[in-house]
Amino acid sequence: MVHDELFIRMVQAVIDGEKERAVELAQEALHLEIPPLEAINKGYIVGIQKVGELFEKGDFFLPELVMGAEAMQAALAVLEPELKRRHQERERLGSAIAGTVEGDIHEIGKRLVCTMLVANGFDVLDLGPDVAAETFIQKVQELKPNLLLLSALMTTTMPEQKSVIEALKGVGLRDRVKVMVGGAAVSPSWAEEIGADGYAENAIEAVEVAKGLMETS
Ligand code: B12
Repeated sequence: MVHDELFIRMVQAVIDGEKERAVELAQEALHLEIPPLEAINKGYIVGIQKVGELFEKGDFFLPELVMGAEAMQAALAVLEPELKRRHQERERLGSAIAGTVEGDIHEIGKRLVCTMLVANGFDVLDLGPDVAAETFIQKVQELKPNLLLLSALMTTTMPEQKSVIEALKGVGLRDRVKVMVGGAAVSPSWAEEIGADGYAENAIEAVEVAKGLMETS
């Protein structure tokens, strides 16, 4: 009950774009020993989704979107170390390179996926947002990871996921790495259409899919 009230305040802090309040609430959650993933899922993600809806309806403009995202990122920065600590498994499961595709600067969800993979035993290199296909190719060539994770949040940038897969084929690397795709607009049918090896709707599922792909590689 007390926790529910805290989650509601987290949602509101993101909607209001109140960075400091979002951070304080994250600290309070840790103090109350609320699992960090529960705080993220029931509080901050609900908040940022509401911000997205308000933006779509035209009730919020870009500054409010940015402030909401900043509040969320600040809270995640508080929760991520504890998230990693709690889930830490000793066994090393594999390696991954991740990034948001070119032209797309959304990175909150991708970061969360990376954090959960690291927490579950993967070595992850996060190339950040707005990553060109050539950069992905170069890093795959150089580091030979087991997995390549491509995030895209916009319908306009989803085709870039396909471009990266095509570029991998072009340089003969497609069979050397398993490609996972995700992001709010991405669907299992899109993943299949572009020839990705895996899709996940959220960070928890991403870990399961990644583990499954390691078994088949
Ligand atoms: C926060 C946000 C921003 C922030 C991003 C800050 C940052 N550093 O990331 C800022 C303010 C910068 C921003 C900018 C813009 N945004 Co914006 N943004 C959002 C918002 C509200 C939330 C995204 C988010 O962080 N969600 C929370 C995370 C946890 O969820 P997630 O990203 O979906 O990730 C989860 C899953 O998808 C999955 N996942 C994600 N990636 C991957 C990858 C793999 C491999 C796997 C397996 C899984 C996976 O796991 C994650 C964790 O559970 C969305 C609305 C929405 N509901 O998605 C709009 C939204 C994505 N934005 C939108 C738009 C239009 C823009 C702008 C063009 C606005 C503008 N006019 O300038 C710019 C884009 C500029 C650019 N070139 O990229 C639209 C896109 C519309 C479309 N369908 O194409 C949306 C949908 C809003 C809307 N409803 O209109 N945005």
